[in-house]
Amino acid sequence: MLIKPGKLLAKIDGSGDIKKLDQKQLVQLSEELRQYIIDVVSVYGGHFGASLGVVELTVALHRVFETPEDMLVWDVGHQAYGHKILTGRRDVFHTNRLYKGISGFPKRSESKYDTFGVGHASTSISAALGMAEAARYKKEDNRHHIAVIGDGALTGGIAFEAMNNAGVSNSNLLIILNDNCMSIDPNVGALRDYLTDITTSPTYNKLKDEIWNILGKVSKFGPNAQEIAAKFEHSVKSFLLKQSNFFESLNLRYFGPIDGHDVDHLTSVLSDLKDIPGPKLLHVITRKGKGFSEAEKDQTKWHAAPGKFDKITGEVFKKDSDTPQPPKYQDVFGHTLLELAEKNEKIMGITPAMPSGSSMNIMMKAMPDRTFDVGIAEQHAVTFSAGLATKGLVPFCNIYSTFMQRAYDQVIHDVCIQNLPVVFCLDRAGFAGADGPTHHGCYDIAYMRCLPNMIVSAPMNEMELRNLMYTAQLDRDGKAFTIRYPRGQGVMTDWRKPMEAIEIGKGRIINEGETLAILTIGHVGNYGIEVTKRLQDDGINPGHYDMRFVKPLDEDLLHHIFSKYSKIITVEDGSRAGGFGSAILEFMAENSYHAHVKILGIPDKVIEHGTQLELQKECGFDEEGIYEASMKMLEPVRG
Ligand SMILES: Cc1ncc(C[n+]2csc(CCOP(=O)(O)OP(=O)(O)O)c2C)c(N)n1
Repeated sequence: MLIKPGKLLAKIDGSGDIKKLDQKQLVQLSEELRQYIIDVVSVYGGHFGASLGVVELTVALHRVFETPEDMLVWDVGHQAYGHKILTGRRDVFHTNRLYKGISGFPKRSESKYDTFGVGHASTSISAALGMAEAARYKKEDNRHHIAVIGDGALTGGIAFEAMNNAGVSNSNLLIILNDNCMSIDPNVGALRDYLTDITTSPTYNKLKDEIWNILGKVSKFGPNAQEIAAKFEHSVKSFLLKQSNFFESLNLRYFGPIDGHDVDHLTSVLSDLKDIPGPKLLHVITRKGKGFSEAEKDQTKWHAAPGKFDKITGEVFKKDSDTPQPPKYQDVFGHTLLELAEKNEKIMGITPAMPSGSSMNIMMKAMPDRTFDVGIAEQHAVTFSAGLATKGLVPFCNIYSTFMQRAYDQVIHDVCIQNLPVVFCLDRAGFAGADGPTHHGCYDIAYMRCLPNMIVSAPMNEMELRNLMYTAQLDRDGKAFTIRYPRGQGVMTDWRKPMEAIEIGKGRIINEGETLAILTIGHVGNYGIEVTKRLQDDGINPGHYDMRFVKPLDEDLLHHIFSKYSKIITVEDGSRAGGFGSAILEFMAENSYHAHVKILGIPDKVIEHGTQLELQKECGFDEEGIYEASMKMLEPVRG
C-alpha cells in the first residue's frame, strides 16, 4: 500500500534539504512528518507515541546541525522514526521492523545518519561523549555531539555515569533531555519529582528566565559571543544555578526548560547553543503521542501501536477469531504472581520500568506496597532483590532476558555468590521478533547455566510456567531460580488450574520412542509435539522429552535417553554456543556415551528482526526445521 508523504516532506532526503526551506515552512514540515508517521504506523505497526513527541525537535536538530557530520545520538531509538524519514528512509519506511526491512531503531549499517546502534536505554550520553572525546583528540573542533535522552532513560545508571564523566570533560557535548514525564509507564523516582519541580517552580523559573533572556542574546553578540557567555556564566549563572540545579552541580551547563513543540523557538535556542562550548544540557518539555489524541490520552497503550488502527479515530482493528485464544505468557505470569502473593506474604514483585510489559502491574495494582518499579535500572533491580532476600522475603524479579544482560555482575556477585533465593523471571526469552537483535533474548541459557547456586528452567506451556513459579516460591535452601519464557501466546486455553510443585531438575517424557530422541527446552517443545506426529505418520516413532530444566539436568532421564538412542536432536530458542545443547554434550562426554547429537538453536551471528516464526525458520528450529533435521539424521549413512 503506497502512502504518500506531504509535498514538503516528499523533497527531504537529508539535513541539507531541510536547510533549504524557509524558516516559516518548518511548521508545515513538522505537520507533514507527524502525519506520515501516523499514516504508516496505523497500517504497518511499530512504536508510536515517542516519535510523535519529538517531531519538532527532530526537524529543528537536522535544521540547525550539520548532520551527519555533527553526531546525533538517539537514546533507546524508538523515537527516531522522524529522524529516519527525514534522512533518506522515507520511501522504505513502510518496511520498518518487517523481515528484511529497515530496523525499528537507529543502526549504523543502515545509514550514515545513524551514528550509534541503540535499543537498550541510557547509552546515548556515554556514546556521544566518546565521540566528542575522539573529535577533541583528532582536532575536529567544529564537530557537535548531541545526545537525545528521555526522562525515562535518564533513570538508568549508565546515564549518570556518563554525566559524571562529561562534567569534567571539555568536550563539545549537548545533552537534550526530552522530558515527557513518561517512560513506557509513568516515569518513577525522585528524579521525576525533581524535573517536575524545576519545570514548575515559579522562583526557579523567574531566575532561569532572566538568565536565559540574556543568554538568548548571546548569538547576537558576534565574534566575542563565547567569551561573553563564559564571563557571564561565571558571574551570575553558575553561581546561582549551582545552588539549585542538579545538572549544574555536575558541571553541565543547564538550559531550559523550553517548549519542545515550538519548532521556531527550538531552532533559535539550538543555534545559540552551538556557540556555547563544553558539556551542556537543554531541558525540552514534550508530550508523548503529540498530535494523535488517543495516544496523548493513553500514553502507555500507545507507546507502540496496539495493532492496526484507524488513523482518524484511533479505533484499533480487532483480529477476527472465533476460537478462544491462549493467553500470553506475560499475562499468565502477572495473574499467577498475584495468586501466589495472596497466599505467601513473603513474595515481593520487582520490575525495572516494565510493569505493563511484564504484567507485574496486576500485582502492583492489588499490592502497591509489595511491588516496586525501580526505573530503567536492571542492575539495581537485581541487587535490591538480593537485599530483600537477605531478610527472608521471596523476590520475584521480572526482567526481560535481553535487559538482564545489564545486570550480570549483580546476578553473580550479589545473588549467586551469596546463595540467595531470588526468583528471576526472564520475559521475552528467545526471539523478541520485530524489535530485532538488540532485544532478542538469545544468551540467557548460556549466561545463567554457568553460574553456581543457580537453577535454570523454561516452561513448555502456561501450566508449566505456573508450576515453576509455584515451585520457586516454596521454602528453598538458597539458590536463585531462573524461569525463562518467550514473548507472546502460550498454547493452553484452560490454564487456570491449581498449581503443583515440580521436583527441581526433573524433565517430562512427552513420547517414549525408538531410533531418534528429540530433547527440547521451553516453548519450542510444542514444535516437538507436531514433529513427533509427522514422523509417526511417516512410520517413525521418535522419543520426545521436555527437559524443563537446563540446570540441574535430569540426569536419570538423560542416562535413559543415552542408553536407548544413538541419534539425538536438541532444540532451544537460545544461542547454540554454551546453551542447552551444549549442556547435553557435556553430559554425554562426562558419562562416556557416544551418540550423534545435532544442536538446533540460534547460531553464532547477529540475527536481525522479523516475526519470531520467520527468525526461527531462518535458524532452522521451527517445526519444519526440526522435522527436516530429524529426517536427515535418520538417512542411512552412505558408504
Ligand atoms: C535497558 C532497557 N530497559 C528497558 C527498556 C524498555 N524501554 C524501552 S523505551 C522505555 C521508556 C523510555 O522512556 P523515555 O526515555 O522517557 O522515552 P519516551 O518513550 O518517554 O520518549 C523503556 C523502559 C529498554 N529499552 N532498555
